[in-house]
Amino acid sequence: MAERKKPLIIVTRKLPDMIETRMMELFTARLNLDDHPLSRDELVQAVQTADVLVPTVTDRIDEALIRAAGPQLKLIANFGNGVDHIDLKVARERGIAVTNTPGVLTEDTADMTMALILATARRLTEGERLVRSGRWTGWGPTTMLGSRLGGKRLGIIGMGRIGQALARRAKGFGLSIHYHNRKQLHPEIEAELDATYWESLDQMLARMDVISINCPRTPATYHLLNARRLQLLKPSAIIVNTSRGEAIDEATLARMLQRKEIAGAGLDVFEQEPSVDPKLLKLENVVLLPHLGSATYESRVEMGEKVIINIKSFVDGHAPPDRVLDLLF
Ligand code: 8YV
Repeated sequence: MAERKKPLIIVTRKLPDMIETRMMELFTARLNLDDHPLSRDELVQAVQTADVLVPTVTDRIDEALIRAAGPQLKLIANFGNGVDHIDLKVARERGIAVTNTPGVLTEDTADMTMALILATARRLTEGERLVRSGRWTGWGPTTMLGSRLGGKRLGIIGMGRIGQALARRAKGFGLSIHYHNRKQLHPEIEAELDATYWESLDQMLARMDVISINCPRTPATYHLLNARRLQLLKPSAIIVNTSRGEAIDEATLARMLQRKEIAGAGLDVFEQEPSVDPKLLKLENVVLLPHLGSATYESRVEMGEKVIINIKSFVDGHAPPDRVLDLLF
């Protein structure tokens, strides 16, 4: 019996070695050994030759790129949970399936969100900068005071897997849990998390001490925290974002942080990554991270395993477990 030809998989960035090795065994895999972000031309070439494209958040898989794809491209198996960099509607029109890697990065991203909340409230990176600068003159009773988390209110915007994992952690730190979500949680989960649902985001924002953004980027969440909503926050509030930069009007946030109209922010994501509003870079009351939410070795391997399972099921004629339906977005 003739062996079926292995599909050509093009992977746009360097993945963990064990994932790349398994991809080489299972498929005809074209890897990106030096990990350079692909240029537009390289991406066009990739979609014109690959049966399966494995992109990441750093690739813009927009309408023009998908329309430039050859008829052989049947699957975009994204390495990552968020799919806002992929035009799902056009992919569907062209009969190209899209999959992602949900679930495996939940706990690590929730850890990072909690770390950002702690770092922002307790001025962690500001203190670190002071020590490293050599300008630290010693302990003082009123020096570098932060704010206590215990007893404060955390408002989570987007109560999916990551939002709920954050709520579990935050409860342990004595924060009371509030949330805004498209849908109210099942009463059992709400009771377990001791969480208060706010149908009105505006109402919730005005009453919280800490705000965390954990919703996906969709057209509906673009600049969800716009100037009007940011102005609803208490001046003592802090905001953290481990979702997507586009959820906040970054320029307005920077201006308000500078004027101390918002006390602090912990940002792992930005509107125009990797560039960051220059105002933010100068402020002491912000903690800035380079999109590290799911950056653990374990997450990356499990994300890679999910990508492989999605591709393998698809090429074997089964429904890939993590198919993304644009109708949900
Ligand atoms: C990933 C993320 O690192 O999965 C996501 O949506 O934002 C990140 O944690 C990145 O997307 C990988 O493509």
